[in-house]
Amino acid sequence: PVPGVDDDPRLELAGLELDRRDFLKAGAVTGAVGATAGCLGNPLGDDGSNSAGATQQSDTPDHSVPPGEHDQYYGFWSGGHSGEVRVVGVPSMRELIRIPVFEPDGATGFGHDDETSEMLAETGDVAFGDAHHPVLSESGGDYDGRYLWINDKANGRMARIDLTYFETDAITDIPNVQACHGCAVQSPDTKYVYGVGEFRTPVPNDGTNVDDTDKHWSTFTALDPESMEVQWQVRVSGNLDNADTGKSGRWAFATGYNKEEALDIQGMTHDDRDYLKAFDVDAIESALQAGRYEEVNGVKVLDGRKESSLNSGSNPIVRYVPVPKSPHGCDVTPEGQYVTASGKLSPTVTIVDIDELDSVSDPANAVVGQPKVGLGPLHTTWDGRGHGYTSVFIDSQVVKWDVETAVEAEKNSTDPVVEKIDVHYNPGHVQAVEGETTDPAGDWLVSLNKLSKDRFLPVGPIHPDNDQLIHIGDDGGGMELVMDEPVHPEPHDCVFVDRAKLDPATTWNKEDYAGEKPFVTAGKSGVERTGEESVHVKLSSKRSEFSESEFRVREGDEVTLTVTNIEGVRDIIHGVAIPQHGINLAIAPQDTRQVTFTADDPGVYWVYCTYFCSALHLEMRSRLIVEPR
Ligand code: CUK
Ligand code: CUA
Repeated sequence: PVPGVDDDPRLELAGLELDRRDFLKAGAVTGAVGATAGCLGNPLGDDGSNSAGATQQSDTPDHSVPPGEHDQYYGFWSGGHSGEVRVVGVPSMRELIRIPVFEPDGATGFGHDDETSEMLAETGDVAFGDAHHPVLSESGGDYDGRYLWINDKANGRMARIDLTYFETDAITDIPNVQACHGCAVQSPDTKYVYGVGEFRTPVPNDGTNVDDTDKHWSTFTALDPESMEVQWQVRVSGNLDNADTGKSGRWAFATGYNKEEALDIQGMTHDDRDYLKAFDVDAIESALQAGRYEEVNGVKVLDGRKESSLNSGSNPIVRYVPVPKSPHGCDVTPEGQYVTASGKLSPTVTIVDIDELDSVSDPANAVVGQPKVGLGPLHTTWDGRGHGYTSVFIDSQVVKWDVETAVEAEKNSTDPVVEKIDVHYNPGHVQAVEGETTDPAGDWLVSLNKLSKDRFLPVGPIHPDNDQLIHIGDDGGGMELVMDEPVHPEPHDCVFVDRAKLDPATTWNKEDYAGEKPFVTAGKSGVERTGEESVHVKLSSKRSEFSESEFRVREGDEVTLTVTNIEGVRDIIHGVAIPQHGINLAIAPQDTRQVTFTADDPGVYWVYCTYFCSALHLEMRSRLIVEPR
């Protein structure tokens, strides 16, 4: 048991020992729970009751999108330990496509051709990734539709998706970081992309200092958005968690837990405070220029604990703002005045006035509000009309509160909570449409619920998550739940962008090819022997044939196979599969893909197209003939 947590009678209120029905009755008194209510993140009872299910009203706002029409917004969902990003149309919630990022994917051929398989191999060669936080590139505080970045918590990586082609085009394996969790871009213009190193490890982690935990760090990393190279790192005490940035370009923020720097949960939850860390980018750049860094594994690492407000330096690079225990969500209000830390173990959201960080010597004075929202607050989003919406994990609610009232409440004790809506069940992130920009759209919100329990047909013991679409566009009418959407485990977060801000390609432009690849036309295809044991095979594809009906290689040859899809019209994709060789390419119109393999086994292998491209798709074939040596 965790002292002060597992033996806390208030745990019952947190639903850990009650079923949901009892818990809802108990919920009426949650307002009486003090600021240190114990509420570890365990699910509620499992009776599966939805007796409190929000009922849909008759004037439900229409979220349906008729056949043939388009959604207003693109939503980009992280796929958690599926290692991917999913693109969802909002408000219909139709899943449009999946973009593989950290794991190979048969459907798109990602991780099967030379470039993408090398990208995965060179950045860890691990079987999976854990993608939590998708963030979009910005210009002038608004989405510019160029890139999306996402973290890999499992392997300390950051990846970039090119939003012209909706494809992962870069992955960086971040030195000195084991678990890259939070992810943010420097607003208003994407000068840096931040990856937040969560786990504390020795730096470098090479077998030295395994027991000397004073030499373990968590590390905040800034990457260049274009080159994806690490620009600098700041190591700090405690564990880091989630991140967001201010709107003026100067500040980046990260919540942090385990100020105790303990190695187990008892120790990690011992004190009653943790820190929100405010990284002063201007001060960091000055410190770099002044040479106050150490180079570790090729990266300039600054000491954010030494140069922090804890040590009363005159120009600290990190301000440590004390907040209640184990804060999780870190969210900046649209106009950029406040940053909030949602307090997992406290029923409150802590509001920090960003301007006050500049003027105060004690960062604690920058705390200007602490609205009480319910048990287990995790993440907060914004509607652009002065409201925050916080997901409350234990209470299974999304709670709408008024930001200015919450700040005023410090003086006059008005309740800033406007409305609560039940969700099903146990929400992680909440996101309102364009809630991370300076100008949120304020019409829809999605609650990404971790548990679905009884909401769908039972499908065995691993349930889908449940994303719930909530209409928030009418402050008078209140929040309204309009649909449940089962989702494959496990999205954490999502981000929305109006469709007018993206301009995806319909065919490839060969100027944009990564690497050196020939554009193969029918007249230039064929087999070219490049060495005693190597050949280069070039093919082009169009409906419904490959340019060569067969290609011969010799046993043991290293075969480089280059295939161009010469179609000029959109949506005509051709695949290339070779049985018993693990070869699987998917080639969009005007694209070229290349794969290298060894032809070890003499024989005849039918090469076929995997995408159903025409009435004669089944006849679209070639033959790989491997002649014995
Ligand atoms: S974390 Cu998952 S629910 Cu990785 Cu943003 Cu809070
Ligand atoms: Cu080309 Cu099927």
